[in-house]
Amino acid sequence: MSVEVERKFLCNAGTMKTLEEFGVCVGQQQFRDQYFDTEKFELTLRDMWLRTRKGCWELKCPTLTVNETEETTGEQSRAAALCSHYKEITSLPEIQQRVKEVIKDVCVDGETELAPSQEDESWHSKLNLVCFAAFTTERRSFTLEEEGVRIDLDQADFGYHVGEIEVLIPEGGDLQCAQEKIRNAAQKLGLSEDERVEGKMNVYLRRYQPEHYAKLLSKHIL
Ligand code: V4E
Repeated sequence: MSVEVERKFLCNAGTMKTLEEFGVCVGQQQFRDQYFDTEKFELTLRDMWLRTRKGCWELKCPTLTVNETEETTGEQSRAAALCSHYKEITSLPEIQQRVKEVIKDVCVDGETELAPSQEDESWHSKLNLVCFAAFTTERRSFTLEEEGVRIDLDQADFGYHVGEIEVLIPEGGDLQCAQEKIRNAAQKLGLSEDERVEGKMNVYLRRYQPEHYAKLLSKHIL
């Protein structure tokens, strides 16, 4: 299981020029994401993001990493504040187990039997999970080899463009080192030190699901 450490940014002509000069383009793809939650938003209110992408289930959830309590300089903590980090789970049995743990109360006697087969497409309906967001993304990906980061430039079909600098680390891996790599890459791209940029989901929910958005905002999830 890996942890994705990332910083979002807005890409302008200057950033693009630097990326074309120093980055290596590693591919281009299109995918459709569908995000699921209960009617009461029991997953997202815990900052858990369940989706299907290219026919596979994925769950992003918060993680505590070992060096979060380590001493940091002001500069390091400012850079860290611009980054987020989430555990990425792609094993369907594990996703089902975690989701069931959260929404036990909607299951009969605390137990809803799910078929062990990964082909059981109806498992999410049995847990009363419904799709609350769906959008298609065109993505171009680059690497900055010297900094050891990957950069994705996303264009969502609802008209929002956003970039992300990301580093994958193993669970319990060196978060500070990943944040440092992201900070170096951000400097190379000429990004401002104090700009926290919205992800696709923020913009999508604010536009199309304002009640859900307001709830997440009030609980400081977004
Ligand atoms: C974790 C999360 C959400 C799930 C989608 O995560 P995101 O990184 O935005 O997905 P995507 O498609 O851009 O990248 P990929 O998964 O392919 O690497 S939706 C909201 N969150 C929480 C969150 C947050 N609190 N702050 C920021 C800046 N981003 C996401």
